[in-house]
Amino acid sequence: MATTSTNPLDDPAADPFEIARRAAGDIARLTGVEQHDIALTLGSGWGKAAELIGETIATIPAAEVTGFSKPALEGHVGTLRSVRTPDGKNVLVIGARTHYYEGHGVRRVVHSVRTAAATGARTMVLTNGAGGIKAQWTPGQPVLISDHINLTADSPLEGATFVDLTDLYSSRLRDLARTIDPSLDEGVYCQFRGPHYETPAEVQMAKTIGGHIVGMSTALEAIAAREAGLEVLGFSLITNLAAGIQTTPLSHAEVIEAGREAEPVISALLARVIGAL
Ligand code: 8IG
Repeated sequence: MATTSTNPLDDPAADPFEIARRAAGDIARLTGVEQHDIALTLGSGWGKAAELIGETIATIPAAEVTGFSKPALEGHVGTLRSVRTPDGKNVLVIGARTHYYEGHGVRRVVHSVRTAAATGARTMVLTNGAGGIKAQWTPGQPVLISDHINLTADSPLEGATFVDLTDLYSSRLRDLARTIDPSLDEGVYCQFRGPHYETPAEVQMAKTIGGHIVGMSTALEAIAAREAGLEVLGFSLITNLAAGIQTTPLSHAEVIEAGREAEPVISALLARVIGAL
């Protein structure tokens, strides 16, 4: 089995955009699909959506694509899929998120997003499982991401690359999602480094500074997506109320279970939204 040291992104002298172009070439060759229109990253609980979006043209192990790493966790599927919607759009379904807490650096975290852009995608749909701060939310509920607070103290941008993040989570695409499900609430996503969950005090801090959702992904990916010119739509599945909001301890098993139960409903929602993009 290849070790992590064989990943070309780990060479500081390498150009991550060049590696993303190579990855896009691998995807075109392995799927037979020259170009993709939409990319979709599936987080915890969202895994079943791919089947409902359309016809799967090809499924490939992410490990066969330049720069991708093997999944670190149960519930994170290490495959890339090319799915064709009924109206003929090609969707690159990314089931292989690299998390910041894996410690391989931010280039690896955002490689799938840069690769999506290199395949021709113009829209990036980012999904995750996360903790909810709004007390009226219930586990299993999907919400739109309206904005984020990046608490990783890191950025995918290198050098003096100044990228505007106004309307990062496209209000146009959020409006479109609400035409499919008018009951969708939205909130500000706080990306913590993890992998520990927050303390109740940290959740109170997140609430005080304007956060509604706590998680360990998505914000860094969204920044890279904007840099690459992609329009971003973000969904969180609230799998648990954040620490201290919910009074019982948080467990990964609980997160997986909430995701499993919500999966059919949120997958159908996501498929309808993708169909409308
Ligand atoms: I699923 O409560 C899931 N992911 N940081 N906090 C953070 N990440 C999460 C949580 C949570 N639930």
